Amino acid sequence: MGEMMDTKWAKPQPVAGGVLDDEQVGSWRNRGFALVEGLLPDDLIERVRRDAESTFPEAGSAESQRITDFGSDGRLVFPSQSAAANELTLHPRLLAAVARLLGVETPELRLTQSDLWVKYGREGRSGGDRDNDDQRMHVDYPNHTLTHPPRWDQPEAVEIIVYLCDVEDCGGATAVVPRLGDDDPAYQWPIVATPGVAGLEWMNDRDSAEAYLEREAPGVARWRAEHLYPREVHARFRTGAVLLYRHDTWHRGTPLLPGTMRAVHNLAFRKAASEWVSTLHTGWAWAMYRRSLPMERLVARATVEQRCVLGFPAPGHPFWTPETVAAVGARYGPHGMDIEPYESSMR
Ligand SMILES: O=C(O)CCC(=O)C(=O)O
Ligand SMILES: [Fe+2]
Repeated sequence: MGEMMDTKWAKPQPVAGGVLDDEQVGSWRNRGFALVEGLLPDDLIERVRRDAESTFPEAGSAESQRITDFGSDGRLVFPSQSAAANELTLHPRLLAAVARLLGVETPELRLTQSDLWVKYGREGRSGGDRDNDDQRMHVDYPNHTLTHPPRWDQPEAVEIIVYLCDVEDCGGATAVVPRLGDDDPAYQWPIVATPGVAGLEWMNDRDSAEAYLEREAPGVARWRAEHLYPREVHARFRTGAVLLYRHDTWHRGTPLLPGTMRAVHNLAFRKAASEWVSTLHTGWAWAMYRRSLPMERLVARATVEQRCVLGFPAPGHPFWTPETVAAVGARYGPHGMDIEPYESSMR
């Protein structure tokens, strides 16, 4: 209870007209995160939420109580059977927000993650040191990039959590440590004082991870206890709220209320040039040939910018020649693709 009363909360900031304002962009660039609401249309959020509920085990069910980690078993990885989740993934307002944060144009973005995750509130930590209920403080870069994030003022990726329920109903706030400028002790380089990096074993559960660090790297454990956990701020999300954060932002998931389910859509985008940031799923073309060809139609009907985000060559790219324009047009024309932007870019 004492801990609950001490909790510091971040409130979602309204996005007017679907466009991030300077303060929200500044919050992401300086503090490492922005929590907003109204970025995505309510009806789209509602459709994604319904698809999540019909795809995964019900809250409180026996099956749900055996799920101690995230992930959707690939069920709602992009491109999925949920048209709504696919639409959210490439929503023009979301892409524009990410482009603004990274200071590039939308065609310079690449999708690297889109997966809908469910987390279940349980009594106890049956998942052992890999249990996801009460996570250790961490940064996400180790399993998103082959390198290490670049300098703070040159970010190359944006991570996103779209919440599909209310923290009041399910608990499970994401906790983040706001960065307080270049001298912030929590954000000194390199970022290695965390399980899974620099020889430390990976663990998810907070108690297990901190006990392990206390044994193996007591200096790291003390530093985390002093500079990270006491400074965490909890996202007071409502359905449709969006947390924009970074591969180098300290954060963690906190316990859900037992018997509840929290669905969130996780996304990440990188700058086109940052090839060392991995795409976490199978290549998008591998989804072609599904019955009734939904991916073929998705590509054909996407905007030129949305296609770029999937790695499709932009108009003006040397890929486009009279021959390739004709061939790609032959492939997708029957699905309704307008090849004209690529054709006219050659002139
Ligand atoms: O579930 C959350 O709120 C955060 C999850 C997270 O940080 C992770 O799994 O890397
Ligand atoms: Fe994380």
